[in-house]
Amino acid sequence: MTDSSSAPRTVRLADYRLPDFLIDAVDLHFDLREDGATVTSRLTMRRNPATSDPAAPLVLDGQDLRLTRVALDGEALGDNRYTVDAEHLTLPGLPQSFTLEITTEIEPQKNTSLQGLYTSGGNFCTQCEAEGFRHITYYLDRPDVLARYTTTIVADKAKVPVLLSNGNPVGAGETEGGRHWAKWEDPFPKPSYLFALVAGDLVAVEDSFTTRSGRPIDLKIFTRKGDETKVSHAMRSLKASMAWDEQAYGFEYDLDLFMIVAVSDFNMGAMENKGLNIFNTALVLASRETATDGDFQRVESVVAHEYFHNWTGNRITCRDWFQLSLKEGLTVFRDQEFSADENSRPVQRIADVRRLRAIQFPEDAGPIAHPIRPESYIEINNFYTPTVYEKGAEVIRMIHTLLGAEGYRKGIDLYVERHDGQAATCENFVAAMEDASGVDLTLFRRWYSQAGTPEITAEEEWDAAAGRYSLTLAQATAPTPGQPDKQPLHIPMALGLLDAQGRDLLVRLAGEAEAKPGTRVLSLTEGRQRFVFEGLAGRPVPSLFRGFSAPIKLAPQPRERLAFLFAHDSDPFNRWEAGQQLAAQLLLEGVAARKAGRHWTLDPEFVTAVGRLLEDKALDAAFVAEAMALPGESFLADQMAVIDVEGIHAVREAARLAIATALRDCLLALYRANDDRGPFDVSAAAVGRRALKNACLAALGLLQGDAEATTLVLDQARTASTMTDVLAALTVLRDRDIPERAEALEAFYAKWQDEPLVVDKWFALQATSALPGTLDAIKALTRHPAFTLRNPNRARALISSLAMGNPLHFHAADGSGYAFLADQVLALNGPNPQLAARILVPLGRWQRHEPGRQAAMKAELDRILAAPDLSRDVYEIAAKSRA
Ligand code: B3K
Ligand code: ZN
Repeated sequence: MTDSSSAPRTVRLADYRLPDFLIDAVDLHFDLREDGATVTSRLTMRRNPATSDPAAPLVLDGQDLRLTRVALDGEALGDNRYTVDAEHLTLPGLPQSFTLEITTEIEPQKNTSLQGLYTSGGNFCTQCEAEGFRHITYYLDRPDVLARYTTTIVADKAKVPVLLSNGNPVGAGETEGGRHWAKWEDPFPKPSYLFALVAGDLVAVEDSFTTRSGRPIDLKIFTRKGDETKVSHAMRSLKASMAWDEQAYGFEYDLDLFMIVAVSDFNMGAMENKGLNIFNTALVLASRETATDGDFQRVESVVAHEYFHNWTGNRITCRDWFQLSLKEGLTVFRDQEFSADENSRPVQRIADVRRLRAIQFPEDAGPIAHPIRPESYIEINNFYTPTVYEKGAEVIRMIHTLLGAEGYRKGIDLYVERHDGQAATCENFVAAMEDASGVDLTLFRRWYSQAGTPEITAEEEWDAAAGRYSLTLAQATAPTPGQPDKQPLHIPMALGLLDAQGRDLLVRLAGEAEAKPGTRVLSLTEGRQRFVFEGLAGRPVPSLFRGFSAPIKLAPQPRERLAFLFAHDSDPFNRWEAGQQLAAQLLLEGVAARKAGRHWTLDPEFVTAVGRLLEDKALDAAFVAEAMALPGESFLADQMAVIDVEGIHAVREAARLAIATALRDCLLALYRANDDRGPFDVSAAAVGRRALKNACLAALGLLQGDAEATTLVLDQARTASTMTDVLAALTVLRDRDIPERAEALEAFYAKWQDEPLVVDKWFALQATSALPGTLDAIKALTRHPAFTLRNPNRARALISSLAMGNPLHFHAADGSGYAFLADQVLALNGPNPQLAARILVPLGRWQRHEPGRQAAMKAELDRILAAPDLSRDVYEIAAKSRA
């Protein structure tokens, strides 16, 4: 540990206390130089009338700062008037209200942690969420202290021509020595985590948006010179987000200027600083040649997400960091709905659920499982998790389902009416939803405090004589760390009943006067609960949890039923889901057979069903691409008591090959029918056709002896005009041991070596290969001149692509993948603890591996824990993972 004398402190929700002091205004002055920066802050403060301790000392947060001056009401204080330790500046005996001036020296150029003020490619930028502001100056660095900010930035005019901060520009000028300054004022009180400063040599692309009340807003996207040609999609997405938020939520933008800055060294995706969003370049820049359709969609959703935070996060912020899901779960739900409206709703839902299952379900089943509102943490940066974000969004979606669109919107309006301008809690949100709609959410609140994924079983009874069908649902959640006993949750279950021809039946619950058409939402609130339906002419086929109406795992259903739903369900999500569940059952059977040394082949009826899907002209291309894809290796692993790494890979590949072999001609025809040669566009329809074409290519590419198929792949790799198509072809070649593989990879690098985001793809591609020798290739790539651990995108492209995207090689039986990951974690621990902790997570998922792998994973966790100077971030993940 950095502080080796004591164990790291655990912060608990139960210990929340109101701040003893409030800050009404902050006047910041930054003097930026090539060798460092001087930060002067003038705080207008007063004692908090609501606090319990009227004589409390002022304890400001601050880390890695060199304090040079403290003045109270204009008078410099001697060092007997305050104390400084590694994390605080403490001033006793202060009056009721006062101004405090603090000057600190910092070194942004040496800041490799990418939190606080740092430089990226010579430009200054900040990242203050969660607790970065304390690396800039001493402050009450907590989200419930809201202040008005004024920021003046001074720097060299030639080298640092652009000076930006939150709010509106209110002054600028030149000073001696070729320096200049700019002053910014943000009229909206905000917590320190939303502060931002950017200063550097940047160019802007400008546009504007007129709000529904007629106010013109200037929009600016800043990039490094040369990248300004790649922001049109981000700008279009921003304008679409602004319009959608007015229409769907009644939220209008509140400043006259909205800015986005693209930065290449960034620990996460983007940051919603008030009026000055800072983005990872990967989530702003997109052109047909350099970005895939997936990248375009991510740019759209993250631009929307950060913009949406202006209301859900900035105007109404979080009281403390345990409430993080208040803004993150809600904002993810909002961006998912925006994307669903902009693209294909069913395909968006499928993608969101795939993601939830791939990253959140394993977290909920692993050592750092926590509720969406955690109760304790050591390092808050470790809690920006799939649970807080993705499961948090599912919780909001369930509220939406239970209240209906109208009730939900009334709830949002009441939430804003009550809490605009405040730091609120999850409880405030739920109470507003409840009060506005009249729907009782007492039991529902358990979703906020209980971790783990509920497992649901369904039993049926059919009484033909009475025309009565009963469904008994039972729920159970396995224990998670610190929560041995689980309680029943309030689970919305969207249900459809189908007749033998696959048509939706009218549904009448026992006791209801009238049958209602379509999908019904039932509330499962008990451990075991029976629902009875009457007035049925024949035995219905149930379609359960339509649209994935709750983040649960449903017990395996009979195969004939899944096949029927795969062919007929009117709910597109459940149609896809039935295919996935059916495939999973078949593949897991194959894994078991292989293990027992028995021969296994993929059920030909399944292949026929996939063939029918491919020929169904009524279906959307994007949907077909999703539905023909077999469940991923990690999804399959998630269903096994003891994971068979090689078995899953071998059987899944065998099944893919069987489908490709049987449907070869159909795949080829579909490939050609969807091979658009017209002008490029990223409409849902065009993206869907490319997805289907490339799904066909991926299958055809498995037919090694098929000259026509191989030529198709090689031609696409050489001549395609979009990154989507080039990468699809290279992904096929990645797993084929032929001379053209190396040639194609070399040509790709030669062409794109000056485009960092494309070079990231080149690293990631090689890190996800299934070919033997992949780990050695990855190790060699760590010595490639373009590789650096210091750039998070580059580090993730190689390391996390292995640990999260290549189970076969990460989980190599000899433990080499684990040792490699641990080496990288230790190398990053000092320079960038946040990133180190993030890439470490997969090493903690040892619970369901066989004993040999378990031992190897634990040994690497032990090696990490034994290392000197472990950061809090890495310590917390390693220690909890080892327990
Ligand atoms: N709020 C930021 C995430 C900050 C992460 C700090 N470790 C981005 C977002 O969720 O929009
Ligand atoms: Zn967010």
